[in-house]
Amino acid sequence: LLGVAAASSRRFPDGFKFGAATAAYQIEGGWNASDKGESIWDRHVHAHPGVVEDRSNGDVACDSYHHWREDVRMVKEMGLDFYRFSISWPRVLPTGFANHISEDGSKYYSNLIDELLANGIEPVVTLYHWDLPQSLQDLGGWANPLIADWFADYARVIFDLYGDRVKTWITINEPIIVCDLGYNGIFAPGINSDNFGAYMCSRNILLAHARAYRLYEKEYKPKYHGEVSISNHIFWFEPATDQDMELTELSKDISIGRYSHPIFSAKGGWPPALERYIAEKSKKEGYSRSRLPSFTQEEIELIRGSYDFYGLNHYTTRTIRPLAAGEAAGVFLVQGISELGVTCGGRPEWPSTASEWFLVNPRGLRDTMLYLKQQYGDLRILITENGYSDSGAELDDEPRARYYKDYLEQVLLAMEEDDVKVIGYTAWTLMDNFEWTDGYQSRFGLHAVDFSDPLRPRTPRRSAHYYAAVARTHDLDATYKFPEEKQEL
Ligand code: PNW
Repeated sequence: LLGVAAASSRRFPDGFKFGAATAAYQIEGGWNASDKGESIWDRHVHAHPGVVEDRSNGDVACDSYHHWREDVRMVKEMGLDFYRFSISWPRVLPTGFANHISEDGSKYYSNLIDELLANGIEPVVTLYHWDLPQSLQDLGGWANPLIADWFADYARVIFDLYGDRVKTWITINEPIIVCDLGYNGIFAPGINSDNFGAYMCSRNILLAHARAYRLYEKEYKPKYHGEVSISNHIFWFEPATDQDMELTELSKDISIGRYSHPIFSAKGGWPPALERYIAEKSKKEGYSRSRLPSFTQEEIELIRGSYDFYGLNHYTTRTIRPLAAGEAAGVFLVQGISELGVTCGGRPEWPSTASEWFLVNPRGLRDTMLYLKQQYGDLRILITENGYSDSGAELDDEPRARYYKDYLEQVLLAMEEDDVKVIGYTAWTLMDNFEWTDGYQSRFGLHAVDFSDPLRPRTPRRSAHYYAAVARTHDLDATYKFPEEKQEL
């Protein structure tokens, strides 16, 4: 325990909520069921099977399109307070536009929500977890400023359908991954535009988020009293050496601040240092204007304050150092920072996982939340994702259970020592699923899924038993049974 602080109280307060998360494309399957429209992930994996490591796709995945009752049962059996899932935009709106609402698509989510509520589980619903209608991509997708209108229209349909029953909404999951991986060639739509498209996307996606937020605030909040925010993915960054402090701060501006400062800061707009940096760099590159498009004052005001809490997805910490001559920044690690001529490393004491980008450093979660508090004030934080990847071979996944315990301890420390207001915690993920370009090679599930069986049976791992015990007792040191003997972590 050298140098590692232990939380003095090992209990989460009474009102603290525990949940688990999934996303539509990663679990549902039913990619062309009924009148569902094609999404950019359907197109990406069908047209370019080689982008996925094991050449798999989400056509069937966990087949939650048929097995959603089992999903609810798993959440119930763990005793969780909420289930975070996402809605597939093209399943509800097959044309992408709000001119036609799919009856089967809208019924699917209505049934799921009803089943959750009947079991005393709160639905936490993400509007967009990366499966844009292909029809809208054909018109430019997130690079087209009109997407803010299309997203607001979609949000209205969803708020009308489910607003009476859903009280917590996430507009966009991880805009940095949507824009920076989507527009640098890796994730759908697989467009490589050298830090040009990514910034058009950044701007438009922030406006889309804000439009949905304002719509809810004005027309739905008065009657439904729900809350709305966005989930940001945060890599925590540390300087590799003392010489790398300045680059590390700029790296935080480009990867954290770009999607947080416009919404959560008192001033709004892009982080000033970032705006200056990209404007100067664009000029040197011969562009007549900054590649990072500016906001009007009116847009700054629309976006500023468009939140009811901070939605935080966090997994890992990386070190920042300058690129060596001729070295390329690892593409999964870019998170916008390739622009700065830097790349990510790690430290020997941070264990690796099954995901290339992911090293384990529990303390990073506490540091991240303290940083958010220092930058943006005393926000209420809902941790909307945190979890661990392995090869999936073991039901006795001790390292995953350990990961949850160590990261949850840092949540307690943040609350007790730094007085950070954390309102809840979400495990990623309820069950093994389609892990994007890793396919089924890396697994994050509390439950194992047998993808060779057409019924896709789900089995709890040790980590599920541990997490369920914590959720039930609010005690970090909760004991639990696995598989039939009493064990302690
Ligand atoms: C998040 N990276 O994705 C997503 O919200 C989930 O859909 C996903 O399954 C989970 O984290 C685990 O990966 C990420 O390359 C995808 O840095 C890629 C990266 C980070 C997060």
